[in-house]
Amino acid sequence: MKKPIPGIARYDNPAGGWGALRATAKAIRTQMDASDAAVTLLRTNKPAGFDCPGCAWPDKEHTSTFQFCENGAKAVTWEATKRRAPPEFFAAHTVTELLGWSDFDLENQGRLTHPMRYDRDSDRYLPVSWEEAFALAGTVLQAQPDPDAVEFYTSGRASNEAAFLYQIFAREYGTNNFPDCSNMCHEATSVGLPKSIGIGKGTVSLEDFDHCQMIIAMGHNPGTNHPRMMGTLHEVARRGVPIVVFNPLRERALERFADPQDPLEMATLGSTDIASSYHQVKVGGDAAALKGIMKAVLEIEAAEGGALDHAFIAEHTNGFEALKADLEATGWDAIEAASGLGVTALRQVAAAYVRSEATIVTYGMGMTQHATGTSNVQQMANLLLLRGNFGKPGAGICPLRGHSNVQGDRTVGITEKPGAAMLQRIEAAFGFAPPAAHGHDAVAAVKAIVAGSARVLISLGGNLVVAMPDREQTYAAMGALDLTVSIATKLNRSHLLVGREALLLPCLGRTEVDLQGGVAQSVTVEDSMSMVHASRGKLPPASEHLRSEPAIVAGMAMAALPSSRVDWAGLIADYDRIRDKIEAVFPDFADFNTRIQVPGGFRLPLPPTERVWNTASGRAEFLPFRGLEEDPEVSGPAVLKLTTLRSHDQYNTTIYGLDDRYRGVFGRRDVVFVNPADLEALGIEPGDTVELETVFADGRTRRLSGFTAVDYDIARGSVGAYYPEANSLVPLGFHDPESGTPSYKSVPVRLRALPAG
Ligand SMILES: Nc1nc2c(c(=O)[nH]1)N[C@H]1C(S)=C(S)[C@@H](COP(=O)(O)OP(=O)(O)OC[C@H]3O[C@@H](n4cnc5c(=O)[nH]c(N)nc54)[C@H](O)[C@@H]3O)O[C@H]1N2
Ligand SMILES: Nc1nc2c(c(=O)[nH]1)N[C@H]1C(S)=C(S)[C@@H](COP(=O)(O)OP(=O)(O)OC[C@H]3O[C@@H](n4cnc5c(=O)[nH]c(N)nc54)[C@H](O)[C@@H]3O)O[C@H]1N2
Ligand SMILES: [Mo]
Repeated sequence: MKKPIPGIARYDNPAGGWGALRATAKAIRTQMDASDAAVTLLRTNKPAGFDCPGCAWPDKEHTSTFQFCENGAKAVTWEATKRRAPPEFFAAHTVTELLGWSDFDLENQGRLTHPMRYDRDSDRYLPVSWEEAFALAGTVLQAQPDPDAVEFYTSGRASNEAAFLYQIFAREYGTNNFPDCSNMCHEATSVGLPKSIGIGKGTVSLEDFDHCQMIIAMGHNPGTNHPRMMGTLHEVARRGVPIVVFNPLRERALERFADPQDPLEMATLGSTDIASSYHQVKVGGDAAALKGIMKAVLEIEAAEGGALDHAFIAEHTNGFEALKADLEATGWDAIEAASGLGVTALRQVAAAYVRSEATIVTYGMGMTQHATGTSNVQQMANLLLLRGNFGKPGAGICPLRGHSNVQGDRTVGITEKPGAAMLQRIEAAFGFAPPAAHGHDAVAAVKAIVAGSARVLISLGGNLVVAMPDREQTYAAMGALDLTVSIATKLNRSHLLVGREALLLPCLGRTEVDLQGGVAQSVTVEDSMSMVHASRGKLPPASEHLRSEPAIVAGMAMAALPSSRVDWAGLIADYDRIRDKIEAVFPDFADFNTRIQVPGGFRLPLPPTERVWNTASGRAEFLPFRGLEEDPEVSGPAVLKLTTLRSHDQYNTTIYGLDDRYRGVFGRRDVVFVNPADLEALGIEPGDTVELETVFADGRTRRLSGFTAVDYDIARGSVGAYYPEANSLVPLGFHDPESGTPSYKSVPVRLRALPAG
């Protein structure tokens, strides 16, 4: 008999169901210590008014779905907790002491209540007035000889209004340094899709899911990360539509799901099978799998015809012959070896694909966070183009965005590579000439911090240093900065990595009433399907000292830019004025203030849905896969590919709790998931204490010790561990060369048993 491993137990139920309702109730009452107002709000199933900070999946009816969405409820109650981290908390603990706390304990102190300034003598954060805080930021920023020594980081929870003002501030200050969470997330989409189809966004709407005849779901875990998508997948599966899943791990929600909104399933303890077939592709093997499917589509075309949409290919695309030649030159042996999947299975997927007249490909971080991320994304577009799956109902590409407004932040100008048209319109709208030279993305910003050339880091939300690769190296470099400014709701490790001066500025969250001059303001966000809608907080602010993100950005800008051409005070007095400026800079927002009055908002234009291609050639492009030159040492038999994952109880670097229910992990996160055959080959027993070491030739040793090996249903040659704990194994220099996306999901590692201790 197998020896039991502490905290590891099989989870045999479907995802969702009563388990999800119980977990929701527990999260609201105990885990998050939610305020009474938040509980009342979650119980009313009325239009909630504010956009759920949980994920970027759109709402079908614009009513609150929190009651039934476990992780949406956690995201709301995390913000609407009763817990507080007031000045007394900071007086009781030095920054050095807090650095020794876990990420979980830091955020678990609750909401920040006062603006704070770091005091080096006492090694503590002390309260400061907003005016003094802005004056300090202004003085340090004005003293910088080079604006490009300042990094303006954005995390994707910021509203369109906050992000727009932030980029105007940075550009008037003189830099395009915009490291952004999307650089770690869907940058491969933002860079890859414009070259394929002319826009870096998804092309489907929620309605397309009512008409699709097939879904291919690659590298995403919706039961945890996009829970509202489960309702959609559940409906589609019940229509009998094939849902073909590619994922190295068996994720329970993609296998079986009981919809808490389905009274019959709840009453009978029934569930619905989600995946019609489940392909446990090797970590990093998806492009090979896609090439195999496309190769098999061409085989069907040669044998019986009808597999390709010839008219579409002729009228709308370029590069078909080159793609075909590349697929013919790639042998099945190579495809099987790289994907870990058999030719028969891939041919079956191709056969189903050619039967479908409307296919959607959905995907997440399992596709983008690789050194080949951009090219991976383009292979999904290639597959869709072969059968004209753009610009018709029920078809298209569907990247699952991360943060609830990460897509919107990019739309309103958070980009380190600004286009000429946007710069001209900024100049026309505001009367200053913004810089054109390209700035830093997240990898470049962290490299500049490590090299000492960056002098100031301003963060509009997020936890940059913890979220990025090679974090220990950055931890050490942060202290040399002249200033760190963190605009945040809760305390995290990045705030404790203080520069010579440090400010911690507490802001209102999405759920809270934002009053300016006594008038409640609304902000806007853009979801994964390019729908822009208003969001208005309902709850009283966590502290009377909080300011809104737009107000904090404006406060800093006024202090740093005494002769600014921007009417900062006027803009934040009425957010309609910010939206008028957004419209002036981005014509797609025409009639912005009128159109957000409509419940549900409006959709930004998506030319591929009209079969219009804004590429250089004016056509959609087939782009053959660009593989990596693999170092033979890295592909050797003892080297495994590590993928880093989110548990069911976390939001990125925010750890809500230590369980990962659907994967059968309870009360711990220090585990590595390994295929039983790989464990046997390495002479490791399930439950053994192990060490992971990265195989990467840059002279640095990266090791993580004391983890427990868990035998798991994961593809052979692939191992999994939790993010952010495993980030010390990811090399900063190991990223997609085209998009800069770190290769968080294919790190070559060696695994060895440590003596039990
Ligand atoms: N509750 C909750 N919601 C969230 C978040 C959260 O942390 N918690 N984060 C938000 C953010 S910012 C983002 S970006 C999204 C992330 O949402 P996801 O993209 O779902 O996030 P990950 O947990 O990183 O997992 C990706 C999935 O890819 C699989 N995978 C790993 N490697 C590979 C591979 O090589 N190939 C394939 N085909 N699959 C692979 C993993 O097994 C896992 O099922 O969710 C957003 N929503
Ligand atoms: N190994 C590995 N690393 C990864 C990933 C991975 O899959 N594997 N995923 C990557 C991805 S997809 C992403 S998006 C990044 C995430 O990187 P970030 O976006 O930088 O990180 P978060 O953990 O989402 O940020 C959490 C913090 O945001 C602040 N916050 C929360 N709400 C608000 C708000 O309303 N306003 C403000 N101002 N602050 C707020 C709180 O202080 C909280 O501590 O991590 C990346 N890192
Ligand atoms: Mo993300």
